[in-house]
Amino acid sequence: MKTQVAIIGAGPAGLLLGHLLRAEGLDVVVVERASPDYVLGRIRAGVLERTTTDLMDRLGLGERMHREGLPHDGFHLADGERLIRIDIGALTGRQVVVYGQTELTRDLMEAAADRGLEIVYEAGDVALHEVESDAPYLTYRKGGRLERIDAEFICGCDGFHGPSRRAIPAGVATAYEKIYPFGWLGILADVPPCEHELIYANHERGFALASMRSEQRSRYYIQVPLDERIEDWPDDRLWDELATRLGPQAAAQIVRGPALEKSIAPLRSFVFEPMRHGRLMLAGDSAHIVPPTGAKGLNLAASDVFYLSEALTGWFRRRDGDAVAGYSRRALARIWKAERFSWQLTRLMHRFPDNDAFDRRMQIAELDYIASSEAAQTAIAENYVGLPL
Ligand code: RFL
Ligand code: PHB
Repeated sequence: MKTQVAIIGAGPAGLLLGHLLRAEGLDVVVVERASPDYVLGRIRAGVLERTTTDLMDRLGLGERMHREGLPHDGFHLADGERLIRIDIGALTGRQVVVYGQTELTRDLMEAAADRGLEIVYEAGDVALHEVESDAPYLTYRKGGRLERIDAEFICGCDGFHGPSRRAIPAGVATAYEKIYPFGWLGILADVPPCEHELIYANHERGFALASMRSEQRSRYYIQVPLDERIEDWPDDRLWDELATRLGPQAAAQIVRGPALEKSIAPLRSFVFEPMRHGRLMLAGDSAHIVPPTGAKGLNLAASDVFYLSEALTGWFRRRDGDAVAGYSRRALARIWKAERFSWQLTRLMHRFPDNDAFDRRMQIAELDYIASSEAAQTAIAENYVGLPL
């Protein structure tokens, strides 16, 4: 098979990119290792920046997102005693929308056939070839057969563990990485949220987050050591811990219910640069990871593919090689700022095993400063709502 752009991975990055390129009339094929149900079963991000919702609107796919998503004008930081509200609406004039990654992915998947976006699911052994040449191709196995797709460009949207980044030889790129000594244990339950806005809590026992998917479905997280076992967290223990860490005001409003899903995710900061090698372009988690504290991962995937769609459109319309060459620098300028924000918020809100009493006082002082300073709140708000493209 021949196409203009072959995309590896049908997560948010791959699907959004596929739709953006199809909207420009380009030929695109997406190959995905998993089945559609598996992709939709991953419970991940919940908060969409305006940049992301604007992209969905531009594609004409934002209708359900606006109908079912919850627009939020603010969120809270909790310091064990009080809630500090960051009024992102008043401070930035913008909002975020709470709409699960699962739902966004479903909207993109369901619109694919109508828009002529071909997605090959359950493609095994995807491998990249000749990415340094003008005629790259990829191969995969499906139904016992080895298939080949020739393309002008290959886009690696295959997440942190996919093969694309590994196809770039060591020596031509640099990886920057920070691994945190804890993870997030998440629970999803069909109960009303304890607060109508998110609460990020710094508690002596560790971080906690109260989030949601809808007015009837809650998503909560607690910080746990990396070697923690899910079996040691029966629902009651987790609800008790959440009530303690989120503080008395939230605890009084928590409605408990059985877990629909429970999982532990490690935290990592990672940037791989440059994000292009020859005719291979990386986008989303395949090139960078942020700890989830700033709610930036999915939103960065969206801004990457916005830049990438412009670069590829420039190439196919005008043979503009500069746009392709400039993609990585343009995307990384935004990525590094989101890395900084996510790292800083993670440092502010979590308990680190090697923190001493002084470090703890610094966190409390910083939260106290934020509570009293509109300038500090504005800096947080403009990052949370998403820096301009
Ligand atoms: P994905 O979503 O990992 O999709 C990659 C796709 O590539 C496929 N794939 C392959 N396909 C073919 N061949 C192979 N060999 C392949 N290997 C992999 C995979 O099956 C998959 O379908 O990456 P993408 O598209 O770059 O999207 C990134 C986002 O998923 C990620 O950044 C966010 O989920 C991060 N994140 C959050 N981001 C936000 O913006 N806001 C949030 O509130 C937020 N909360 C979170 C999060 C991530 C979390 N976890 C579990 C990591 C909360 C959590 C707990
Ligand atoms: C979520 O709802 O899953 C969520 C919300 C905000 C974050 C991270 C995750 O910062």
